[in-house]
Amino acid sequence: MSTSSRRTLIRTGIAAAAGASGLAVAAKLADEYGLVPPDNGGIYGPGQTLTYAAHRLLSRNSLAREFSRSQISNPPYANGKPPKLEDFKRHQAEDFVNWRLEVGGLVARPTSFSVAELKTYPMRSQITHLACEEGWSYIAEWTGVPLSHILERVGMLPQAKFVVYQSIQNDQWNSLDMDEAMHTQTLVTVGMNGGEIPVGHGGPLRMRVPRQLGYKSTKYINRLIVTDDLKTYRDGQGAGSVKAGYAWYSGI
Ligand SMILES: Nc1nc2c(c(=O)[nH]1)N[C@H]1C(S)=C(S)[C@@H](COP(=O)(O)O)O[C@H]1N2
Ligand SMILES: [Mo]
Repeated sequence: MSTSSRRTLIRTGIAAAAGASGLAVAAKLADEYGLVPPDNGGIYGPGQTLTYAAHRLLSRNSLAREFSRSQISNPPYANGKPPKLEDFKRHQAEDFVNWRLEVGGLVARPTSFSVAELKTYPMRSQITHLACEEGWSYIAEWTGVPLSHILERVGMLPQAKFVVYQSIQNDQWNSLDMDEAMHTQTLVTVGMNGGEIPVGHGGPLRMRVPRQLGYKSTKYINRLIVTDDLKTYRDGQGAGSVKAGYAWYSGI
């Protein structure tokens, strides 16, 4: 069977199950196809699974909307403040020359990159909307290296299923499935609106995931871990924000 007819079959099956016998049955079916998000056992349950499964089956390669330069929002729109951590202040005082992005886990060549090195790799710029679930939002231009490029450089192993990203703030970590990690618009950003990323917006390195809500775009990232199983990483829910009430998958 071709991939597309197989997908149609899975999709129809999940939709039929949801209609006929409720979300729980649809969720069970989604599980058979590896379409269950890591926080499904928590407060989101089968509804969250159905959203995730439907997005992955229907719009796996969809693009987040991109805007023109004239639509870039005027500052100030700073939401966060730079971390108060001593470690962060020291890096900032050094102009981030010693900031590293460590990449490990299921990769052939664990590597650590400086910001300057990342800037020598192929870059992409895109003007996208960043929406906070709390109503805050703005349009900005982001420049960075596609996460897919970094993963190719370190030789991601075939059994990889997720990419975890950790920031200098211990509780600020998140993860993506491979569809999102390899998507052309998912960037490890080094620039914003034509300059450096201001520290309030995540400089020197920020993950930008424009197909999901703002909280997936973690600031101050310093580590990527490629894994085949989120259940074994930290609390097993795929993100530090899940226990605070934010769904692991927040596709828009
Ligand atoms: N390290 C870190 N990353 C973070 C956050 C944070 O507090 N710390 N907040 C998240 C949330 S909830 C949102 S909505 C966006 C806000 O991005 P902004 O400050 O550029 O508006 O950053 C996300 N990334
Ligand atoms: Mo947010």
